[in-house]
Amino acid sequence: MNEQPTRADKFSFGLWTVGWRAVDPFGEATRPALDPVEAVRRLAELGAYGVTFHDDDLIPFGADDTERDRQIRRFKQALADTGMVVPMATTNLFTHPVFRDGGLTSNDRSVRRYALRKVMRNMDLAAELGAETYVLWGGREGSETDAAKDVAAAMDRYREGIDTLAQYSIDQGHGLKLALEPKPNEPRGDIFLPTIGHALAFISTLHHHEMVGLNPEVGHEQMAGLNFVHGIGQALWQGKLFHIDLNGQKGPRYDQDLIFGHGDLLSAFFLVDLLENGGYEGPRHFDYKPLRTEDSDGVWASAAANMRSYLLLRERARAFRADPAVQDALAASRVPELSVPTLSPGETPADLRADTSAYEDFDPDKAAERGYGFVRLSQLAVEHALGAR
Ligand code: GLT
Ligand code: MN
Ligand code: MN
Repeated sequence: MNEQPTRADKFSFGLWTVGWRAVDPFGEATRPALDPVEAVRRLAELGAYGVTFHDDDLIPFGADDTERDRQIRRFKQALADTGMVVPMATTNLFTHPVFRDGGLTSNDRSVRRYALRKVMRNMDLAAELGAETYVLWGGREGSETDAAKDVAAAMDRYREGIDTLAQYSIDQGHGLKLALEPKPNEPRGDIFLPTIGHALAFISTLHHHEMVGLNPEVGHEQMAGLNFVHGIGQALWQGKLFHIDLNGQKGPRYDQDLIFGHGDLLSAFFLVDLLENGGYEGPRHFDYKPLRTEDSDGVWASAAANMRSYLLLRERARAFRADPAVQDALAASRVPELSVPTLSPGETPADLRADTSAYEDFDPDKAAERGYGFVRLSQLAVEHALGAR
């Protein structure tokens, strides 16, 4: 495949991804700091269309107003020079020790008020830069011991925080939608809203639930042993897939943030198939970490690898859908039949109750005889994913 990434593919990267200096809990940085302006330039050259950031990625924590203005000016100039856009921005509510017990759900009320103000300040900048989505990853919202938190009170404060920020977006005319990013653990022992399912249930309780959706990350659901494709399928079905973090993960262990496709490859194949055919039109955003072993050449190779993995999988997914053998296998597996409503048009529960063909005359033993042919279908998917067809 010779296809190169283009703006139309809507590939975007966080400044914190290519800019990760590879500090981990056991070792110091292996790479020098990366200037955000350089990140914008290099990502644009590689074919990305967008860049995203935490407030502190762009403006060092504690910088004075002069320094803040200078960094914003340089960043805007880089965007103008390259044509890159900022589809999303977010807030760092996890690095500074003040957030050791979280931001929006810290037991300390003054920390919660400070956290809200920090988010608001960066929402103003996000809107100014044309962002449509504002992500909230509550990495420090949670606990290590169940003695530390009144969970119902924490949910009340979480809801109060998100409702306040949604109202702020409305009041300021920012037009920002909010996207919550679930994660089960790390850095907290247990994080609130650990999965797509928890977050969807929480969103339904919000005052402005219509403007709050999700930014699910591949690895975060897989850390919890969950099926990311099913999670995304449900998020799309509920109209809540506002944004997505693509990366790779090898099952339940620490958050690896591998290159997209470098974890569960078959799941990545089905994910791309779903994103391309399931009505998702937002950015294809990579939230990964270049391996700690790599130098800066390796950083740019890894950025390109994310996009190439996506394009290869898109090409493979298209071939899968276009293959007559696949269409035949889908029909034999009765996959399209799942789209047929179980009740007939206008049929009432009483009508179903009276339908003897549905129960009294139905032969479950006979119906149980027929296999579903999913092996053939699954093998066709594997062969397409491997480029064997
Ligand atoms: C942090 C986290 C990511 C989130 C980012 C947004 S920050 O790197 O690991 O999953 O998407 O706050
Ligand atoms: Mn992650
Ligand atoms: Mn993420």
